[in-house]
Amino acid sequence: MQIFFDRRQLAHAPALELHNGGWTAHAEKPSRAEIVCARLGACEPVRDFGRAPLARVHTPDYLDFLESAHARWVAAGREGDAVGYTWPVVRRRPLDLERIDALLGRYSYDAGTPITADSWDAAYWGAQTALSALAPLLDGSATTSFALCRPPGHHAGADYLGGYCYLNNAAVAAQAARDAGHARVAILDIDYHHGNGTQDIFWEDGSVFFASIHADPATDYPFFWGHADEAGEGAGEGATLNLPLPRGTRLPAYLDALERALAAIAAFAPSLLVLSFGADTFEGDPISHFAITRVDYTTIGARIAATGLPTLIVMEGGYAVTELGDNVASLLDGFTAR
Ligand code: Q9C
Ligand code: ZN
Repeated sequence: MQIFFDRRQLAHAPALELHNGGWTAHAEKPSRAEIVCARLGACEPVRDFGRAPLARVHTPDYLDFLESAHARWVAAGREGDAVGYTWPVVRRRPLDLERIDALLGRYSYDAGTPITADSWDAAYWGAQTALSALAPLLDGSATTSFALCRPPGHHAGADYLGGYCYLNNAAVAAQAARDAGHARVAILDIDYHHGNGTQDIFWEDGSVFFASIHADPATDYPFFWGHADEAGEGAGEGATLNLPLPRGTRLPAYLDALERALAAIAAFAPSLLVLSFGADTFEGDPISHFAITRVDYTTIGARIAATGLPTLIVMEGGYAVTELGDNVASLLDGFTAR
């Protein structure tokens, strides 16, 4: 299988995140990508598709904000990583905001996603990694490819960052596939956390089906999205499927949910699948609470591969760094047999 990776993604290294009332070492470390790259071996070079495909899912003002935020932070006399401390609650009116702290509030929804001097560049190349991995699926030269994206993307919405995510790599790729002529694209999100950004982006879009299997937001981040009754609106009504599972979930219950997701995807009849893959469902993950094992990932991968759909696998979360390379390799093993 072709693996796509760009080392410019490694420069993003936020120091701290606000966690349970204190500032702790950030879980989304550059070593995550390095260990996966080392485990998988040779990687294909990433191409630059420019800013246009990013602007198909993100607003221009958000992209401008993300690119300039750290410089504005420094210009305001601050040191270290830029992070907000006040957020507008829903239904506040649009305002022409000036101060960096106000802009950080406007374009983010948590205090776990600091902007470093290198975040824009790393996120930009992360999105280009997803687009580069999509290319062989579009021209038919491959049936599966893996985008080793970092930072992850599925919590980032059209105009907000959060959950360690800045640009929504999976959404950028899914929209690019639509623009390249795929009339119906499905995204299956199997990160431990609900992919709220991806859901929001395609909420009213009936041409991109979004299915997510994740920890119940009643107990787990991101709390405000991912409940079972969220199903899309307007033209997108019925094109969102949320399958929340309780903490402690093991493979059998997980596979039941996977069957439901794949049945809904089959009914939608897409011509391409984007798999948002987080290995934070792993039993040993330090911030998550499912009990999926390394070998389980091959079972999960093989079941998804059995759909026969051309599949772009996009890296999302997974914070048990030592085991991350083996867990990713295990998932990909499920695909390579086909
Ligand atoms: N420190 C992904 O797996 N944790 N993101 C909330 C604040 C946020 C995880 C506690 C977890 C986000 C891509
Ligand atoms: Zn996650």
